[in-house]
Parts: sequence; C-alpha cells; structure tokens
Amino acid sequence: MTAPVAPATTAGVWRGILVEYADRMPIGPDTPIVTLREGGTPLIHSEELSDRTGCEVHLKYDGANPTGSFKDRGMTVAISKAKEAGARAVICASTGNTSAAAAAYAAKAGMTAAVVVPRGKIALGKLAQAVIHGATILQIDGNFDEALTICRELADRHPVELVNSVNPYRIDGQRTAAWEICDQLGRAPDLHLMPVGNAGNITAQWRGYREYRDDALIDALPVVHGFQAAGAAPIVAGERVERPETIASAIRIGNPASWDRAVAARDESHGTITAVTDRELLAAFRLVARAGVFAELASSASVAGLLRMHAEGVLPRGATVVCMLTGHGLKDPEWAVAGAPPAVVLPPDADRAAEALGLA
Ligand code: AN7
Repeated sequence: MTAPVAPATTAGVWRGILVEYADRMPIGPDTPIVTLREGGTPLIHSEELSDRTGCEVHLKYDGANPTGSFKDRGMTVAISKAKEAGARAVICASTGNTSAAAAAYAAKAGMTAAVVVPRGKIALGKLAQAVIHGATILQIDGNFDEALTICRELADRHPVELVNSVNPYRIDGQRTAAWEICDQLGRAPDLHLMPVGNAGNITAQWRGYREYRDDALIDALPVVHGFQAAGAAPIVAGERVERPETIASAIRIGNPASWDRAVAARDESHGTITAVTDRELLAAFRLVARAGVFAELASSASVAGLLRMHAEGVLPRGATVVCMLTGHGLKDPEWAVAGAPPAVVLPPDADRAAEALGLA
C-alpha cells in the first residue's frame, strides 16, 4: 500500500515533486505516488562566482536530492507510472546515478531493479547505492552506450520497464528543476548552464522553461548553454564518439539518446553546447567546494563552462545565471582527496595542536 501523501503534520514541508507540481504531472487519482520527497533543492547564490564574472550567479544544487542527484526527479515519476501499470521489475543502463536512483525508488515501490553498468567505470558511492538498495547489478565490458542498447533490447523482449531517460516519464519529472529555479528566483534566469551526457536533462529543462513561459508564469526564456566533457563530446563534434573518455564518469557517453532534442534546446534558446576539459572540470569542482558546496565532478561542467565563457568575454554583464550542480560530491570522494596535502598526525596534545595550527 502507498502511504498517504502530506498528512497534516508535514504542513510547510516539501512533499516531493509529484505532489508539489501535481497539476503539471502525468498522474491521476489512482497513480501510486512513489516518493522519497525529492526536489525542493537549494538555489545557492555564489558570491565568489558573481565577483569573478560580473554576473549574478546561482547554483542549483541537485546533489541535495535523496539519492544525491537530479535523477530522483525523473525516477519518482517513472517508478510511480511503472507501478501504476502493474510492472514488477525495472531495468536501466547507467554511468551510476541513474542506477542509484532506480535502485532506491524500486526498493521504495517494492519492485525489483536490474542495472547494467560499464565495468570499473562507475563511482564507488553509486555502486554502493545500487548494492544496498538490493538491485541486481550487471557489469559489462563495454561503455554506457552499449549498456543502453542491451537494456532497450531486454525491455522490448521481456516484461521489464525501461527507466532510462528514453522513458518519457523521466523527462516529465526532470522538468521540475527548471520550475523550481523560476519559483525560487521569481523569474527565469538569463542564462541556464548545465552538464550534458545522455542529454535527457537539457531536454527536460528546456521543456520546463517553455511550459512555464506558455503558461505566463515567466516572461522570458533563458539561453541554455550545455557542456560536455572534452573526451566525450559527440554533440560538439557532430559525430558519435566510439570510445568516450573523461574523468567525469557520469558524463562518459558517446552517443546521447536525446541528441536531437539537445540540439533543438540549444538552437531554440540561441545557446551553445561546447566541451570543457578534465582540467577545467577539476578546477571548477575545487572552486565550488571552497565556497561550501560539494558537487560531483561531472556537475562542475556548468561552472567550468561559466568560467570559460567569462574568459572569452561572452557573458552579458549583470546577467542572472544559474549553474546546475547535478550530483553530490560524496558520490566519488576520491576526486576530493586526490592531490590533497599529507595528513597532519600528532599526539593528543593541545600545545602541539596549537603549534601545528600556527596559533602558538
Ligand atoms: C551528475 O546515471 O547518464 O545529459 O546513467 O550523473 O541527462 O544524461 C548520468 C548523467 C549530469 C548528464 N550530471 O545528464 C546515468 C547518467 C550527473 C549525471 C549527467 C549525469 P544527462
């Protein structure tokens, strides 16, 4: 049985995107709401990035979702609809975050999940989530694109529901990030910057903004700038990348499923999709963390892109900018500790501690 939604004691507390945006969601009175109260994530003003760029920069921190990434927004809808349709099992291919979300929401729904991931190429935190939520994990000697091909085939031939972003309910749910940004700012940003991997999210954000504009909830649309990792930038190159490579494993994707829709979002918004190097990703990752926000490495593509656009002198002065931070840094803590100075080890002695801290 599904728990009742929003008992009186939760008044004023965020109830998850399916309830908060119910009138914009593909749900009816009989749809079971499978939720971990995703969404409602913080929009954080960045003084550091605003000072550097001369813009008003905000970070939409979707790492604050229940499983630590924006994928929860789409998964609550996909799993609720799968449950409504009577599905017992779901399957997805993943670079990690989708599998974590699918595993968690399937567990909440009492369904089984199978996840197909590239062997050795997903962050330990994400693998840990799939394991602990009880998903069946298949690791393939291949990349994400090959894993997705396998999953599409299995879903065609067997009674399992595909919950990758080729499932339209995933896109429906992910639109909510754009709506929250508008609700939080009281307007649409001038520029919306985000990482691009399989390109479901850029598709969803652009749809979200357009729908808010069509309903006169915002006056103007943002310009959307997407960023791929340099070794995995098929949309930038205009051709598939057979062997995508980047340290940002979340966006190590060579043949995005929503390629055409990403190009449409780019062109309709008069934006761009460009590449950022692994070095730029790491620099942006550290910069954002120094101001208190621990976002996943791949997430930092939005901020790396912002800094590059600033260096190129193409940012309109005073523009309101939102950078999406799509995942939590704890997914892959290795990147945080890599290159850190050696630990300071001391006996338990206050004088020695004071000395080490330069206080004595
Ligand atoms: C943190 O989990 O594709 O362009 O299988 O984990 O919508 O694919 C993850 C992608 C950005 C790219 N940021 O979003 C997966 C997967 C993070 C991500 C993306 C992903 P899309």
